[in-house]
Amino acid sequence: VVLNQIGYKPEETKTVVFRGAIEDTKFSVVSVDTGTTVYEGNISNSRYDAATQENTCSGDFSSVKTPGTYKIVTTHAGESYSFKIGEDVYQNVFTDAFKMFYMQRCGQELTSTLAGKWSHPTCHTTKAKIYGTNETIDVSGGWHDAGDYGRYVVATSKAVADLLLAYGDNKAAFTDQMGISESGNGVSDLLDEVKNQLDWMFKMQNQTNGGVYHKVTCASFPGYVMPQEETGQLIVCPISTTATADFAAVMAMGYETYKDSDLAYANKCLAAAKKAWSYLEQAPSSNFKNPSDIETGEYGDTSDRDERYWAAAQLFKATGEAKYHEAFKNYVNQKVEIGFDWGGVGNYGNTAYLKAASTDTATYNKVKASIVSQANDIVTAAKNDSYGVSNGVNYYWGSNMSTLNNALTLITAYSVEANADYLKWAKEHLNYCLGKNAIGLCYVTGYGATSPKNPHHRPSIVQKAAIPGMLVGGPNASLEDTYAKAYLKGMAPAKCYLDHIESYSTNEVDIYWNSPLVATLTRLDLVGKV
Ligand code: G3I
Ligand code: 9MR
Ligand code: ZN
Repeated sequence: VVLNQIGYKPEETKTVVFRGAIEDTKFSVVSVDTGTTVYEGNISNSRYDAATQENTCSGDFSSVKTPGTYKIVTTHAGESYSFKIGEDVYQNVFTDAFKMFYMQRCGQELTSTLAGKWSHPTCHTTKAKIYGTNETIDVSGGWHDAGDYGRYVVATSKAVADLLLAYGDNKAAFTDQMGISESGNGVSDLLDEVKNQLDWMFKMQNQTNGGVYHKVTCASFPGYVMPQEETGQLIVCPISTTATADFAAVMAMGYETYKDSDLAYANKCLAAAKKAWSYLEQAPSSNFKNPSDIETGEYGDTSDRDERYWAAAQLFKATGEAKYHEAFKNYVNQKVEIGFDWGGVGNYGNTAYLKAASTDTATYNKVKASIVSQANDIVTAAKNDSYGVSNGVNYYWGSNMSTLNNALTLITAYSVEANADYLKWAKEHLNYCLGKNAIGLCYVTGYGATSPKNPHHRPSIVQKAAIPGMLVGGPNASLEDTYAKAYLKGMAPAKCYLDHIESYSTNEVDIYWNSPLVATLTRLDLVGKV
């Protein structure tokens, strides 16, 4: 009996899924506080689900709105975990999901006051060697990507973009009291946290030509150690056009975000963005591949067209200049990869263009039509899925991100076409990540009745306790680590998940998996503005 384990706001749609064969035809909603049954509903909608290879039924209890703690009870099929109904049910998970970025900070001490048992001294501050040269540069700072301590421009860009779009839609959600080192300084903690990342990104730009280095890591992944114990030579990998274009896009967003509060900083962002664009104007595509002696995250790509598309859109939005508009329009007429993924970023470009001051209605309408048609496909897929998500049978590495990225597409579509279905199904995608799924797990550490205890996250492994508020990658049917191969063979796609520290292909955490979680919570107005 599965549902969103964290709970629901009073006015939301509330559905429960019953897995497997079921004799019951009715379910009850029981108040855990008083023991009384507050609602009885019908179990219906029997169906087979290819992603889970199970039969399911469902029930609706949206009419239960009184704040409190409840559980779903059946005569034969057992009962659900308890969950809450209330206005503030998402507040704590949101705060910790946001604080994850602070906990990933590199190059600075995390104090025990703020970081508890995961505190650590400064890490990764030695100068990094530029690959293939003897030159060393300072690239300290930024966020560790994931369960490893690499810092990757392409990966970071998705995370920053999600956070800035979230802030743009719902500033009130990000207070100055979210428990980071700048809290209480009179500035939104979101602006402080993202600035920390942009400051690192500046260092990744080659000051002579404007190109942006792809990543900085050691040659291979470390053992299970705290960050300050990874002391091998840091290596900066060569400039890539994907990193450079992502950088240009994100810096243009930075300009718009900071221009009201800190014009000097905003201008620095814009200058860096323009310089990166100048590099792109003369650089052929250089899709990054790991050199043979570097084993860390590759973040390669098959095309940089969507990254250039995004950069053009953001620079046009930030400046209104014709040259960026022309570049963007050129790409609109070609096939550009859609998505809010680290590798397929076209929808960030679409989002920017839809908000830009463009008088070119033909181009605007093309972009709008793309987003709306994607949203309609997502709704169709969600209606065909027992859990209301749109992955179909495709569960790849980081499937929880893909699920939430589709929620972001629906939210974006709603901003140009106010179809209430878009928001309703976006919320179901979030409900899935919070427990309404075939594993019966809330995929955010420390939240819900049952959640991952053993994420592939080095500080959590070393301290034998998972930092709360981290979204794990989730089911991955491609079985891409030894443990997944050993334990998940033959499993249904949506059930290829292991709560084991060694299962990095299903149970790692990542900044760009938490960022769509933060963005979905805020952009659906589940926290902050009410
Ligand atoms: O998109 C294809 C799909 O079309 C294909 O049919 C399917 C078949 O397996 O694969 C899909 O591609 C997958 C791709 O992610 C996109 O989802 C690949 O199998 C999969 O190997 C690839 O995984 C990436 C993984 O690194 C390995 O390269 C993840 O996206 C990416 O998030 C992950 O990133 C790592 C960094 O390298 C290191 N730091 C941690 C981070 C998170 O685990
Ligand atoms: O810890 C690494 C994780 O961050 C990566 O996502 C993953 C895939 O690139 O690799 C992990 O490192 C493993 C390595 O690839 C193989 N040996 C075991 C490592 C885990 O300790
Ligand atoms: Zn570090």
